[in-house]
Amino acid sequence: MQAIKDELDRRAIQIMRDNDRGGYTIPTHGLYPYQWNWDSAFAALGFAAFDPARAWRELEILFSGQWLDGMVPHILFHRPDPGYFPGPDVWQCRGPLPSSGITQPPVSLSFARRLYEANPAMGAVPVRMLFDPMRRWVQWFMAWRSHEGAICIAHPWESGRDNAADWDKAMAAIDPHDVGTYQRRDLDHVHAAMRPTKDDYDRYIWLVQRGRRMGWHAPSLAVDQPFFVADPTMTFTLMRGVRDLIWLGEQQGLPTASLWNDLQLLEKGAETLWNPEISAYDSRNALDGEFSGTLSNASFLAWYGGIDRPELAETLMQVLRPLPYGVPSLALQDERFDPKRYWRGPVWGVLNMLVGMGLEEFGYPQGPALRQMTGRLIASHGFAEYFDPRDGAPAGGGSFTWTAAVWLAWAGVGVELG
Ligand code: 2M8
Repeated sequence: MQAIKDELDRRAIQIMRDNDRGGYTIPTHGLYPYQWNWDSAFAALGFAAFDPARAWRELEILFSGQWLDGMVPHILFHRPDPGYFPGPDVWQCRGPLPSSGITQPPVSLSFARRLYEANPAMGAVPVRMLFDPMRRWVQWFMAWRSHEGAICIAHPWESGRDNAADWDKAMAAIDPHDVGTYQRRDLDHVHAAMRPTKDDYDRYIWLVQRGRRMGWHAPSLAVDQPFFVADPTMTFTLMRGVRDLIWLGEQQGLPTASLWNDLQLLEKGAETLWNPEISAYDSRNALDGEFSGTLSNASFLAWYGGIDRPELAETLMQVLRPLPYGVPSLALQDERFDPKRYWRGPVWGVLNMLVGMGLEEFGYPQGPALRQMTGRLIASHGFAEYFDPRDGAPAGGGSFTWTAAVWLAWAGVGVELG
């Protein structure tokens, strides 16, 4: 068994090294050739298992793309690559590096704490350097993405769960008739049945065009938002991030007062996302107050955010019962469930890890169980972008950084194979 585990560790490290572009890591060759925000945070955790200095470098480079207003972009386009659309020419942003104009879940705040805890002596300097940029990113979220304390997305790509059923109704309100023609590149790499539809893409690009017209100026973008949905992913990852940033600040004697206020507001906001009809946390359209009625893997991030809710554990058990490999991005019972199309059914190592970590911290047996399921999934089906939740069949891109990182940082630690 140990030999199998060693071989998987070796392969995971090799994937991380192959996707390393010198200080930052791409998610996978071909499909995603740039630095993505939350992918990089997971990459940092993966590197921490074998090269802690390189782990901090990943986060430093991520924050070198931070905008003056505090936002940390969801993609940094370090070097041009015609294989991805929409690239820097479409976004036309004016940050310190070519970038997209939207953000992604701030898991990097929490992963910085994990890096620090593993090696406080090495972490002191980077924490002192990153603390203020991280605090400014939190302030940006609270200023431009908060609705009654819950954190919203202004583009489906911000959530990281890009194509989730959660956004269907809110997206239907956008009329993209004037979007014009464009050439998608994702379909050169992955089968169309696994990717978003043209209807979705028209709206994604339409929202990018709106941002570009407004010069990505946050106050202008906030007026008459066409899409603004409160998201459990954003709300719980920021809540956890703020807690961990407070902890880091206290370790290093840095100012944390404003973060305590943010945390209080986020805790109130999270409760506005509890949907009694599905007995779980749900996304909610901030423009009309409607819940989306979607049981996704983000519905179970509350523990990761620091909130225990026993009824949620019952809902989780029902969702997990028919499935061998963890929390699907959409419950099997949902009529929109699609096992291969990304974020509409498949299982992701990264979401299993966040949900599992939270459950482990609160002492639920489902936490270690999720870790084992994820370990066995990766051991038997490889380091794919995501997996069919019914049989584990790999899907999307291959040799994926965050799946390798999840193995090294969590799923492969203590896994029982065989
Ligand atoms: C996917 O998103 C990108 C756009 O950001 C895409 O489909 O082109 C999502 O799974 C997202 O969460 C992830 O960060 C990104 C890179 O892995 O791919």
